Amino acid sequence: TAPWFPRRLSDLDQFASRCLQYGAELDANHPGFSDPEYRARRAQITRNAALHKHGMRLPTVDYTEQETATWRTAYTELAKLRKTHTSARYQHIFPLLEREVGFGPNRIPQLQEVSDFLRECTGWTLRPVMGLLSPRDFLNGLAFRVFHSTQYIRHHSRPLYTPEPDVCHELLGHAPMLCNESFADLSHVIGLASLGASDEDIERLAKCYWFSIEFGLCREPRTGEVRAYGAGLLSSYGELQHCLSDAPEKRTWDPFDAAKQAYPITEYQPLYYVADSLDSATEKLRIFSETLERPFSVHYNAYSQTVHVL
Ligand code: H2B
Ligand code: FE
Repeated sequence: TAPWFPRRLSDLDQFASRCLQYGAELDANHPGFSDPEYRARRAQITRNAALHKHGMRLPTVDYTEQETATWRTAYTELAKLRKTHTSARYQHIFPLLEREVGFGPNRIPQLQEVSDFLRECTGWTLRPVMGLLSPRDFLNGLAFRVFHSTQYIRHHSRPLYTPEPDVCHELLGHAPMLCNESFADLSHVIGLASLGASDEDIERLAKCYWFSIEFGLCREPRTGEVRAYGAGLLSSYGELQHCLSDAPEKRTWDPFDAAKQAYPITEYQPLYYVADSLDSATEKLRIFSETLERPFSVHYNAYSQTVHVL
């Protein structure tokens, strides 16, 4: 009676038709809501994501000058905080992305080229997605070292703000960290724990995901200084500054506590968890995930990229 879950990469094809929010329609408070041109553009980009199947090349988007200008603003503003606010892991990988993938202010990278680079670093790949997936589907993807990425960009009226994932968030927030082995494993552990999990456990894991992968802080290996490694911070010029200020509460990373912690989604977080290291964060998550009740265990075969149920 465990919920259905994917066993192989091609099973992820089923997620496309179950996209939750913003897929083609926008909420009334979205900056692009009353811009018909923006909405048409979104519909065009998400259509290709909906048609994507495992094994196909990821869709290429011919970004407009206006879209590139939005990227440029987000990119150059975030670059100003990189040295002082972001984890050394992030700072280590960024020049490689600039050199090997052509990251830079003047061009939005294509998902395919970022996915190819990621595969070489840690075996992760990207898949295009129309918008938000359910927590279960999204976390299940992580079990296959697949990260579902949006491909459209935020509205040009608010280049430093988006109420939802967009290509800036995926490529400036998530992709660089997924090049790091420790972070890649942290994400994988959450994904594997989510396969066939109860609804209650999905909720716990989604909270752990939120407080680590999206909004996690971490101590620097040598100096012990606190820096951001969560993608929601790395891709937000405003919150990246807020998270290191004295305003929010900081707690030591503890998945047992984070799994119960409610959070706001439309404002800066009032609470962040600080990990001693990415490896210890992963270890704590592994211990937590072993306490979740599941009437079977799963084994991931990295060669075939399939999941076996034991
Ligand atoms: N879907 C997509 N497309 N991107 C995300 O970052 C995302 C998602 N996050 N669905 C999930 C939900 C997250 O908020 C957790 C697992 O609930
Ligand atoms: Fe995200």
